[in-house]
Amino acid sequence: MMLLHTRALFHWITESASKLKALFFMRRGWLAGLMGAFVSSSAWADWTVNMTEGVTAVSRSIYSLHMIIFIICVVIGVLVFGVMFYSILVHRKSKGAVPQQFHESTVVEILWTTVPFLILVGMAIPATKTLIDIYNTDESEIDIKITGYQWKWQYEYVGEGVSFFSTLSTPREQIQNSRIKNPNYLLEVDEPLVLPVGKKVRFLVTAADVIHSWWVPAFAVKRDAIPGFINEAWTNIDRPGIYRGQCAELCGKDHGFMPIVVDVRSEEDYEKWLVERKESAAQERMILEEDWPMARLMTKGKQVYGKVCAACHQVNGQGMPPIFPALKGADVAVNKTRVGDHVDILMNGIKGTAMQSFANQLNEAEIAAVITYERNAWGNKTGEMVTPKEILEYKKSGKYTPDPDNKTVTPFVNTNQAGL
Ligand code: HEC
Ligand SMILES: [Cu+2]
Repeated sequence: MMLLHTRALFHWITESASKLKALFFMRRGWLAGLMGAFVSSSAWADWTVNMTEGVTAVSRSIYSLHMIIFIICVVIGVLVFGVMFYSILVHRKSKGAVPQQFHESTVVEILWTTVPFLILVGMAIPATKTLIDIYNTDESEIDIKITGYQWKWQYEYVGEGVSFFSTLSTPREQIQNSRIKNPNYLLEVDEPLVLPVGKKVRFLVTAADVIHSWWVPAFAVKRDAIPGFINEAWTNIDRPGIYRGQCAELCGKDHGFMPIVVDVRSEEDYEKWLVERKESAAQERMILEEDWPMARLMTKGKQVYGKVCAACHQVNGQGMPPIFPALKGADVAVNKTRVGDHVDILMNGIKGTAMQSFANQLNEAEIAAVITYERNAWGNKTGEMVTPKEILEYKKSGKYTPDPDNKTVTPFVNTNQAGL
């Protein structure tokens, strides 16, 4: 929202500047020019510097609170400056004004204590009402657990068995300025949070690594996501639509690359979506039982790597040393005796570093695929593969045991050199 306002303001300034320039260079009809510049200006239509009202009862009461207090401030400002300028002008020395000499006027002291006090109490009453409303998460109909990660959001529909990650979908080329940017540049994700209209939704907000903050201005929801804590917030949205927000707590290198998109649908459409989502979760579980030959693991692994790992280790596997190590040529990824270590790193993360555990973020097939990919991409050529079944076993036993069916692997021949 802030961005929109800044943009509108910028637009207005540039437009006004060009109109002024036009005026200066106009020899004849300058009055007509002046009138034209100010009357027919479409720029006035964009003149929105105020807060937006948003689409929830809470956002509207915050908006009216903001307006009430704004008006109070304007009235006080006009009164105080009015009296001041009036006195300066009318009672100026050159007109022979003589200052009054008085000290410790009880009336004045009582007035300047009680009047501000009453004004403050008058402002605190509606503000407290709104605050209490903001924190009242009782009687929610839907619970969503939101977890912030470096740098993505996880949404879990509590009790529904549906959970997914939402990551930035703006292509890297646009970020690097080598392609024209989308209208929703950096405010778009692969999978938005889907919510129904007219239901009280409770958010349980937490984080898995550092502090993030989940912020959607149109809902007036902004809550810190802190590791080890669960903060609550709620919303009840009036109107279907796509609403966008951002992480609002500086959380590291890609802080500006973890946007929030909420797709608000009619209740019917939401239910339909939820059923579909549950079915695809069941299908995903079946996929684990299927056969996963090398080529399939590599294709899947490349996808997962690009989406999840490349932000730190880079698409070409070279990382950004010394903080984000290269995986290309890394001992753990090329040494045939260290498959177990490699699986450990993915499953448990590396304590105290940005390398987090992926055991709950990725399913078994995705973990197996990304490990296989790392061991066979960018010139790492071990020819080994790790299968979803092995990861499933790891989850049960807590350690890597090679599947005997999986040991007669012929070295992987990459027929798509350019692509890998
Ligand atoms: C948020 C940044 C980040 C993301 C995302 C990330 N890593 Fe890491 N990774 C690190 C850091 C930092 C280290 C080094 C930790 C240390 O200091 O030991 C590391 C280390 C590793 C290592 C060990 C390297 C070695 O030489 O010991 C492997 C293997 C690895 N990551 C694989 C992955 C894979 C696969 C993914 C995607 C599923 C991934 N990482 C995602 C930050 C990240
Ligand atoms: Cu963040």
